[in-house]
Amino acid sequence: MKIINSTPRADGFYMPAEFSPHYGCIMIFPERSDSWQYGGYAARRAFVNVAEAISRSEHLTVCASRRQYENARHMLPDNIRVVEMSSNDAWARDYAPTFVTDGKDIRGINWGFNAWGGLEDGLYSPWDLDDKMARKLCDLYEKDMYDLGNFILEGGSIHVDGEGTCITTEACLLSKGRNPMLTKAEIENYLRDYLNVEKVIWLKNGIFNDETNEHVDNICAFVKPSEVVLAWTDDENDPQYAMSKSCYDILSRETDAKGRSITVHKLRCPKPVTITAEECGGLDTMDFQPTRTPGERLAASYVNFYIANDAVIMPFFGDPADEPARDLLMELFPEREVIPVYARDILIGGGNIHCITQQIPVFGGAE
Ligand code: KQY
Repeated sequence: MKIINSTPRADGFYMPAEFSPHYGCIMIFPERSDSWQYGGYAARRAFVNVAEAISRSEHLTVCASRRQYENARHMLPDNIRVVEMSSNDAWARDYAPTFVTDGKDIRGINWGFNAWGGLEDGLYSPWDLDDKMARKLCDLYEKDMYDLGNFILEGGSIHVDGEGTCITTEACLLSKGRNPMLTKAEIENYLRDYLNVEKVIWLKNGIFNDETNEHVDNICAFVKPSEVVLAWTDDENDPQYAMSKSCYDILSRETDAKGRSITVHKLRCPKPVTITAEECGGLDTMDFQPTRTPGERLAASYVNFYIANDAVIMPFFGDPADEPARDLLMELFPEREVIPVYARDILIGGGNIHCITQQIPVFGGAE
């Protein structure tokens, strides 16, 4: 593996859309007891359900700590590769490499990672093990890497259509805890050069109370070129309404990199999901402080799904909106099976299925 000192744009590499063919996927086994209630037992079961569903249609590698290696190997089916790799938590979307392709081979991008805001408003410290994962994974897959460690970005804060368009949120990318010394134009230039896109669509917001400073992957996702799903509520008294409406208005008047207008499918959220006192009681403290408080609203959204080769793995919350959300995704992905996974135990950690997965595009010579 070597570090490449140019940019994907200069080399003819670009980030393909998630709905393009994959070689496989990367996940990380959950463990930390201030993120995952009751020592992570229920979260591990939910991760295993997601992993099992993904592994039906593509290669999957799950990284596990030395403490969890044996348990992961025992809980995961044999067709899933388990490798021992240290991390601070389990958000593969955010710190596994973002892969780019030239149509023949793939390369990884290592963005800087500071736990969603560093000392400004980050979610834990230290984060050094997470920050090293992209490089370790490029080594593991024997893929060269663009090292952009001085630019803070998480994979969950970008979505691309693979045809020149990126969607992101201002709330996240312009937040004080990431790259405060850069202007919006400078940040956009990094996206253009490293994702190799021509157009960046800036939404203002994401999901209400999303502790990542409102990652785009919880509010909006491409389902095909020029078509997105947008997390939605019809309840005008819900603080989510104005946030989703702002996104809707921006997307409705925007065009993509190829000049096409964008079709927006409203994917209605579940009723507000809040954490219970019992769930909070199962979370260890961090720096002597509770990580969640009873009644706190969690950032529940059906948009946080993963598109595998033959399936879409989506979160269910035990809400009446579960089935209508599945019906819409089945309509939008007629070639794929839509597989629901009960995901409350992932949501309690602060993200969902998309946040715990990172796709690897197909590359020449891969089987
Ligand atoms: O949603 C994500 N991409 C990560 C959320 C991290 C939450 C840490 N508690």
